[in-house]
Amino acid sequence: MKVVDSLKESRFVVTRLTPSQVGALGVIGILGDDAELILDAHFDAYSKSSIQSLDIGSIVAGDWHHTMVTCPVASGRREDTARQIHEKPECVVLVKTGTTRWEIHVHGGQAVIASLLGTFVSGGAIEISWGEWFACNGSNYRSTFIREQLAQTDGFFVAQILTRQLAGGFERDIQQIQEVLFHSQKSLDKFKLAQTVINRLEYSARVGMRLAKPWHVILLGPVNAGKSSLLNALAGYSRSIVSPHAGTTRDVLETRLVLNGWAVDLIDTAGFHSMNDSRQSPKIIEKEGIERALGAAQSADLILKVRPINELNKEWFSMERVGEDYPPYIDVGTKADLFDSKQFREKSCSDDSVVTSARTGQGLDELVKVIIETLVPEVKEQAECFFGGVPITPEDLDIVRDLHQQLEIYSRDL
Ligand SMILES: Nc1nc2c(ncn2[C@@H]2O[C@H](COP(=O)(O)OP(=O)(O)OP(=O)(O)O)[C@@H](O)[C@H]2O)c(=O)[nH]1
Ligand SMILES: [Mg+2]
Repeated sequence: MKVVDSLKESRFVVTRLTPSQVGALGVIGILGDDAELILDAHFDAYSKSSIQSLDIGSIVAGDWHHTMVTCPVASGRREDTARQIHEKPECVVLVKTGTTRWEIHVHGGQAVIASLLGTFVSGGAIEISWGEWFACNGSNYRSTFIREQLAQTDGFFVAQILTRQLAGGFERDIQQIQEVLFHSQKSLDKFKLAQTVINRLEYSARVGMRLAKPWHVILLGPVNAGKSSLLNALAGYSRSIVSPHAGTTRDVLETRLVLNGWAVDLIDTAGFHSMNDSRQSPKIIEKEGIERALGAAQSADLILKVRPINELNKEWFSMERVGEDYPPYIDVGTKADLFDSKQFREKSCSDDSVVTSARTGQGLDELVKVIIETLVPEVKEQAECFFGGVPITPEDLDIVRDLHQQLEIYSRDL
């Protein structure tokens, strides 16, 4: 049933506004005329104020009296829950956010949130998703989309960009350009200002259009090069199996990391056997692993071409195997603790190679820096492009392109 229909029929809805995992805080939203009745029956304000006396914007702390509490069992389905009598009241904060709209803030335990939701549902409310909640509270598609993305994002850079969009950064930029375009008197200075804004919006769009998607960085290299060890060192825990046996990793293994504030999926792969070495020809299972590695590399944003530093010069693998249009790559030397890195670096094929040791941590910060600068050069070149509006949907980009065209027409008569 659509939200609007639910509202028409019951005039009473409830939702969980915080993620459905355990968190420090849980917030539920309630909308409807009947909310007051239930709040009256379960909530006692410490200030003794009655529910009816509260104005919009009031924030009151008090006790929430459960008549029952529901405890989710392993399956996580509310129907499968056991009921317990809960004697102790819960300390909650009640916020009146509209004439018939409320929020209850409580600690983030799952049982207490389930109990609160259950109380309202038993009182006739329909439980809806938080996306539906924002839609039925007059939030437009764009801000609902931003909130959805915010709930999913891992990196603080992306969270910062999205929060600025939620605060109207994009709309303000668009308005500024429109004011120039539709002002009766044309002005070169104003045109230049609008052009700066449109250039900034277009520049930030590449990153804005893929905010929700973490960057994919893949480790490719010969067997035993130290790919899995490098992944573990960057992740800070033992995610991938490491062993002295060549061919330990057989499959593609993805790990979500946050590197310098950006969400990155780092992908470990099966190692290649060196070219022209028939003694080392891979077994069928290893071949399959290598095919998977090449397949994953085609759609990656960045390849880390990993080799021990004493083999940086060795041509063990041609990038064309990934495809004609292969992604950018960084040469990464490993096991620097075993060799005289200076000597090998001088001989190395690329000045840009980053020398690392998973054992000592050498070069890891530098590697993270180079990875992020390659993935998001905008941050180094023009970080301020993310401080204001950023186009984050195809519709945003259409608006920006359209205004760009209009600005060009405007400039002809100047
Ligand atoms: N001294 C030293 N040894 C390392 C370093 N990195 C990896 N090794 C060792 O090199 C061997 C291979 O490491 P892995 O990380 O499993 O190498 P891999 O590239 O994932 O190997 P495959 O999965 O077989 O392709 C292991 O014995 C590691 O302990 C390093 O920085 N220093
Ligand atoms: Mg491995």
